[in-house]
Amino acid sequence: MTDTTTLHHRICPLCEACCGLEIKVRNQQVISIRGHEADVFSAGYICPKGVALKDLHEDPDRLRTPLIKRNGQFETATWDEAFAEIERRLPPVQAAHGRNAVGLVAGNPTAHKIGLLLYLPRLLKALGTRNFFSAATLDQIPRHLVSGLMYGGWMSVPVPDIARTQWLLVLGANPVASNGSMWTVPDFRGKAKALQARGGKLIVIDPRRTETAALADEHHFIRPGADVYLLLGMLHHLLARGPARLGRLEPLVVGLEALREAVQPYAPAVVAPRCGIDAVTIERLADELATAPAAAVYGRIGVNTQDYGSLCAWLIDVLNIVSGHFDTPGGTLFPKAAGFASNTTGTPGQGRGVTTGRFASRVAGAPEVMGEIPITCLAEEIETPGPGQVRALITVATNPVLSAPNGERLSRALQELDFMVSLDIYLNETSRHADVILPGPSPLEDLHFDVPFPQLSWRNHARYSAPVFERARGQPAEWQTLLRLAAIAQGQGAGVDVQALDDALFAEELRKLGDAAPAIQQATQGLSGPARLLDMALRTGPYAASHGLSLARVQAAPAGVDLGPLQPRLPELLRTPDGRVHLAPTPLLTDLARAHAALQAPADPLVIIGRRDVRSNNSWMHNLPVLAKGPERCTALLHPDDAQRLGLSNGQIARIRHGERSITAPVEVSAAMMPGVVSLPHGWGHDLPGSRLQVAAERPGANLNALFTESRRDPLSGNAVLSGVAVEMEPLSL
Ligand SMILES: Nc1nc2c(c(=O)[nH]1)N[C@H]1C(S)=C(S)[C@@H](COP(=O)(O)OP(=O)(O)OC[C@H]3O[C@@H](n4cnc5c(=O)[nH]c(N)nc54)[C@H](O)[C@@H]3O)O[C@H]1N2
Ligand SMILES: Nc1nc2c(c(=O)[nH]1)N[C@H]1C(S)=C(S)[C@@H](COP(=O)(O)OP(=O)(O)OC[C@H]3O[C@@H](n4cnc5c(=O)[nH]c(N)nc54)[C@H](O)[C@@H]3O)O[C@H]1N2
Ligand code: SF4
Ligand SMILES: [Mo]
Repeated sequence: MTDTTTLHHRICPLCEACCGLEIKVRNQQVISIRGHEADVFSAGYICPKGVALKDLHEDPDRLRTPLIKRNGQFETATWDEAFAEIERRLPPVQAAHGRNAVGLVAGNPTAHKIGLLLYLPRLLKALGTRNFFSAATLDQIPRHLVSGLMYGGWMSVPVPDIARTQWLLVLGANPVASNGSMWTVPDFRGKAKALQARGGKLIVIDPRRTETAALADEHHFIRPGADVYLLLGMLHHLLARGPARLGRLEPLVVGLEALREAVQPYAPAVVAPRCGIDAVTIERLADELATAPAAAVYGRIGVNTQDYGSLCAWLIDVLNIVSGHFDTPGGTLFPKAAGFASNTTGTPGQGRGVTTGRFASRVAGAPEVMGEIPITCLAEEIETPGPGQVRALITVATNPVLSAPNGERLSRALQELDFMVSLDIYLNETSRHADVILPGPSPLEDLHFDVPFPQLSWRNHARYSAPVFERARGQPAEWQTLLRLAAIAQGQGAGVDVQALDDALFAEELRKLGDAAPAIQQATQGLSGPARLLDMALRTGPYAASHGLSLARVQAAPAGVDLGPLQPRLPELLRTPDGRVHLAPTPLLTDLARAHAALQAPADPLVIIGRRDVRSNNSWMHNLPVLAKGPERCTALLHPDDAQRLGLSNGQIARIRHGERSITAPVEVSAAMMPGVVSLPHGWGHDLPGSRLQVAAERPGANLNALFTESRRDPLSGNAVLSGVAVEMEPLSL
């Protein structure tokens, strides 16, 4: 190593695995990125996207200055010019049309940036709008809803104790490619192999034989959208074979009788044809779950983004509970994060629970969940005149033109806005509609501490990364940008003293601490922004006393602080008003009627599902050369029998149609597909005019979401249905 080479430790902000990386820098250049072997949590694991952080940092298309659109053309602007333009145009919309006239949309990277995550609520509050939308309603909101209804906290999410389990059932997730979701589990493959090596078993339920299924001891195809019936069938069998094994949880659980009654119609033999899995297998899976010494059921995107997203999330937890593996080592456990977790604050064991539907979306009447309106309502809220119509929009790290159903309509709607601001690092399919784009710094110029993911992690830990590079001159941190926007929205003007504003907000937080406030105020002197909030969170968090956690303590541990294996947390974690686990919440019981009505529904000849590739990340990493190279990734996987029936062959371009709308994609004939199911990844379609994504535009791919209909949602959670939609396919030449 030469004198000028420096070594940096940085948590990867790109996906939920949160890998610790080791980054070598020479002369202000990244010369290598590897997994950090000593990292207490990820132990050296890395995927190709982690390596691509170099390409992201260096990408010439990544925006380094604000852009202002003048006469339809984007022009480079200074930060002061950009904020002045926002101050000129945003407040008049609020003044003329009211607070709900400004909408706010947040996307996936918001969850990976402490500055965005902690300061977005401040912007939302300053705007005072009900029109808040996020990628959660394309993703995991059913999971939050179920956690809220059952345990009283949106973020109280049980995860498999993979280090100790002996039997793991995975539905609708492919962690070998996605690296895990609502479950932070770097190196899933290594952990699954260790499970198998100790005599355990991995079972995958997926309409595609995925990379995870290939690793599994057992894989079963399932008809897309039929998981609810499989789970009901397993539950029926479990409850029929003997009393529920609640063990220590017995006095904590309510609703068992209602549940028993609700599952009556779903004997394995009844649900089997709908699932495409025979009754003997359904019964065996339930028996194995009940008799395994330690077992866990886990489901993700494939079971959340379908017609019965909330029912699936619920039934998965119910299976874990009644089989006796819940909140026990080797089963599913609730992580305990070092800071920011609402299930570690307030009164242990009791709380206010959650409420939904406090208001509804104006046009469709979709109920608010977690303060959010379904993002699939955004276009109609912009298009439909009347009081509360969205006339101006702020987007934060989101690309709904590609990531949400029917982006073509959304694009048209965005074009109609009076004013739009995008906080984004690219001029892409969504931000091209903005009047002002405000870029964030490169991830390597930002400090990092994961806020949500330690609440979802396979092991408790606290890790912090300092910025690798200083921010470029004049480039604000994203929390500062959000505060300036908040100031504009509140009428304080763009010239506001951001530091004074942050101090005032911090003083508000301190007041909530009561007697502890003076000590925290003293300890956090000299800090500001997210670092100060983080220090406060760690110093008042559940490991403050036991581990002496503070920002300084975590900073002093470049490999992170290990906080031990997951532990049972019931009843302490509960925040329901009665301090109980609710096995059969009324909204879910009621929604069963919808599933029941479709129990006999015949199979569509062909339905489409999504997929993820390890070298891609939703819609926004296709511009990085190291990931973009190699074989075409946006292909339509189709079973050989379907290919033959439809006159399609390998490599041929097919038209895929749903109703009036269609896309074209090359066919990849694959026996890994369930017959009657076609698989296409999402996040592609980079051929729209006005974007600045040179590499991505070379191989734009097809936009899966162009096929989907906004109004098809899980009615309870508002989540979009992105799987199991009927399509037709034909050779393009026809
Ligand atoms: N059909 C189908 N559709 C899906 C899914 C699916 O499985 N199938 N998955 C859904 C899921 S799970 C999700 S999470 C959503 C994601 O939906 P979105 O969040 O809307 O989309 P992303 O593709 O993640 O886009 C992230 C945006 O953030 C920008 N960005 C990246 N880093 C930063 C940063 O540091 N700061 C700022 N300000 N901006 C940044 C990128 O340029 C991009 O515009 O997509 C959903 N859409
Ligand atoms: N490489 C990479 N990693 C990512 C992302 C990415 O885009 N690329 N995105 C990140 C994000 S935002 C998220 S939310 C996570 C998601 O993480 P995962 O949930 O693991 O996502 P997928 O890999 O899409 O796996 C979903 C699986 O569900 C299956 N499936 C589809 N329909 C059904 C169904 O009806 N029933 C069942 N049982 N299975 C079904 C699909 O075939 C697919 O294998 O990944 C994150 N990590
Ligand atoms: S799996 Fe890859 S993208 Fe995800 S955190 Fe790790 S290195 Fe980053
Ligand atoms: Mo996601």
